[in-house]
Amino acid sequence: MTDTYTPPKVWTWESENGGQFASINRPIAGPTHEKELRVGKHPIQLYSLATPNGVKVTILLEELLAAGHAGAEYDAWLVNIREGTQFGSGFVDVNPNSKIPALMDHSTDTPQRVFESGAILLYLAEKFGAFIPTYPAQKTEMMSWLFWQMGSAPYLGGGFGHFYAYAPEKFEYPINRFSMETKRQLDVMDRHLAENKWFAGEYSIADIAIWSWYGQLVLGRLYSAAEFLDVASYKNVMRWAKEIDARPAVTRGRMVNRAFGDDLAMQLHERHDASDFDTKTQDKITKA
Ligand SMILES: N[C@@H](CCC(=O)N[C@@H](CS)C(=O)NCC(=O)O)C(=O)O
Repeated sequence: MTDTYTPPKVWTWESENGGQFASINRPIAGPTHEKELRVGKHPIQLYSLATPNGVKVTILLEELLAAGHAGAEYDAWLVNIREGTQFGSGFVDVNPNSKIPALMDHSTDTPQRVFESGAILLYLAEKFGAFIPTYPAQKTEMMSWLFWQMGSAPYLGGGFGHFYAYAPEKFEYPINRFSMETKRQLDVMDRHLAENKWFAGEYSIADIAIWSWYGQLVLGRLYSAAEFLDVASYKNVMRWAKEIDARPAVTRGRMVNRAFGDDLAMQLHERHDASDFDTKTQDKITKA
């Protein structure tokens, strides 16, 4: 890069910085407008969008239901982050960080809010005693990988994805830096999966969290970057990603709160009942 930028003494928020999502970026927290959240009939109320962080939770909820945990029935409300819904007062009450996913559990004496996708996964897995190992050493290994994902994915999303796919121009320096780190992370996973079928002994919330980002990346669903990152060379990651992708609950989880993409049959904007998958996908709604 030849263009240079000299930072001023004190940064000020002067204008949009360009690129996709520029309109929702701002340097202050808190609500921008009053807006109550809707509450449906189920104890669990999810406010989300089918981004990688969002699908972590809908995949787990669909897995819990498929495993017979009827208490995991949920309403999933669409939060359109491009329209700024995450800055409504009701949403900010559930997540002061104004990011999806956010969850309310109304089955507890005092309704419980949970924000941060990793915290939501842990909360639900512990609540239902499922998709979380019981044996302590295995649970600790699972937690290590879950926190690895939470710490690593911002380099993939906020770093690589932002500069490769969303920034207003392609800048070599950040694309190089974050491609290097993303490939290193894929190699970390590939080496572990060469010796292990799952991240922590059994299919768990660690696999769900990691798959939602890195599984979808290697399956070519994120940032159109599969060829650029030569994902096919991570053979163990590919094997693991395809195995998880074949699970029906994973497909359903990907559909919930999906309001983008060309495949209307994969979009269930809101989910309030298991039958919605058969009757309320966008292909059926637009036909009707
Ligand atoms: N660490 C958070 C990150 C959540 C996050 O970044 N959510 C994005 C969508 S994937 C969002 O809501 N962005 C809206 C915004 O930044 O205003 C988590 O894992 O829950």
